[in-house]
Amino acid sequence: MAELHEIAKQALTEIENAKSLRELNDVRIKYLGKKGPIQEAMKIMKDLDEEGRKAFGKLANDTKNAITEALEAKERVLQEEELKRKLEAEKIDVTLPSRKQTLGIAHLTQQVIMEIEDIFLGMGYTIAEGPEVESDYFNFEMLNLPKGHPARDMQDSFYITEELLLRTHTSPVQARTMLKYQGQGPVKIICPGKVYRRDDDDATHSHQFLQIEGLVIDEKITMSDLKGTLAYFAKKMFGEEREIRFRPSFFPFTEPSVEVDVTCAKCLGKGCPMCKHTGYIEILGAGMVHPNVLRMGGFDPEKYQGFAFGMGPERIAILKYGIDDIRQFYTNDLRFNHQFNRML
Ligand code: 2NL
Repeated sequence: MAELHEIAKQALTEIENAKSLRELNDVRIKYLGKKGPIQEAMKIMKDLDEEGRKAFGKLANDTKNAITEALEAKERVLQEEELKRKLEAEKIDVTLPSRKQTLGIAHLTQQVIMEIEDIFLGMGYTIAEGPEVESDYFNFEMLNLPKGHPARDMQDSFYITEELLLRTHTSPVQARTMLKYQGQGPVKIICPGKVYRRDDDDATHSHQFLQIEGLVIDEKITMSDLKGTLAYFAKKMFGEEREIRFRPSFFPFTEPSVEVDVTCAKCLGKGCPMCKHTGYIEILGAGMVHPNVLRMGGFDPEKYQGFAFGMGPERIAILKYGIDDIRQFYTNDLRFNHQFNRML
C-alpha cells in the first residue's frame, strides 16, 4: 500500500510536468496501461485475505481515480494552451490592404451581340441558337443551295465528312426554327453565333467569325417592313441621325436581295475619306425570303412572306470603334479587351 502511494505521487509529478498533450498521453499509458505499476501491484491481491483485499482494492481504485482526475485536469489546461498558441500563430491582420480582385468583362464582340439582341428583343423577336457542326442539308440545301450550285464555292467550307461541316452562316438555325413552327407564322427570330469559312486570316478575314441573322415570316410581310426594321435598327445602333439605303444584290436564299448601307459616321452622307467619298458604309445584307426556302421550311409561299438579314458583329464593332484588324478580336491581348470595359 505504501508502494501505491509512491506510484500516485510519482504519477502526479509527471502529469504536472507534462508539456504537451502527447507527453501527457505517454504518462497515461505508463501508469494506467495494462502493464502499468498499479496493475502490477494488484497481482498480490490473490495472496491476501478478504479484509486485506478489500482495503488494498479500495486504495488501488482511489489511486487510479486520482491519477485519472489529474490527467483530465491537465489535459484541459494543455488544450487551452494549445488553442491559445494556435490563435496567436494564425492571427489575421484585418488592417492589411486586400489583394486586388480583377473582374472579367464581356468581350467586345459579346457586348455588341448583346446590344444588337436588345434592339431586336425590344421589337418582339426571340433569340434562337443551334449547333456549329451542321449537316449539309441544313447549311446549304434548305437555303436554296443545292449540290453543285456555284454559290457553294463562294463560301469555302470546313467539311468533317461528306455530309457534315462547320456551319458557314447561322442560317441553318433559322431553317431548323422554320421546321419547328410547322408552317404556322409568325416567326420573328434573331440567331447569333460563331460561323466558319476556309479563309487565310489577315486584317480583314478570319476563318472563324460571328454572325447575327434575323428572320421574320408572316402574312403580308413586304420589303417596306424590312426597310423600316433595318432603319430603326441603324438609328438605335449607330445614332438617331443615321439613314440607310438599299443597293441591289444577290443571295441564293433571298429574292430580291439588297445590301444595306448606313450614312457615314464622319460626314453623315456628304462624302469623306472614311466612306471613300460615297457618304455610306455597308453594314449588312438582306432580302425577301426566297419562295423555295419558305417551301422547304414548311411554309406556303402563297400565304406567307418573309424577310431576312445577316450581319457581322465584328464588322459592326470595327465601324463603331475604329478597330483596324479583325485579328484583335481573337488574339485576346487583354490590353485590347479591357479598352472596352464599361465598368471602369
Ligand atoms: C450577309 C448576308 C444574309 C440571310 C442572310 C437568310 C436566312 C434564311 C432565309 C433567308 Cl433562313 N435568308 N439569311 C439573308 C440575306 C442576307 O446575310 O452579308 N451577312 C453577313
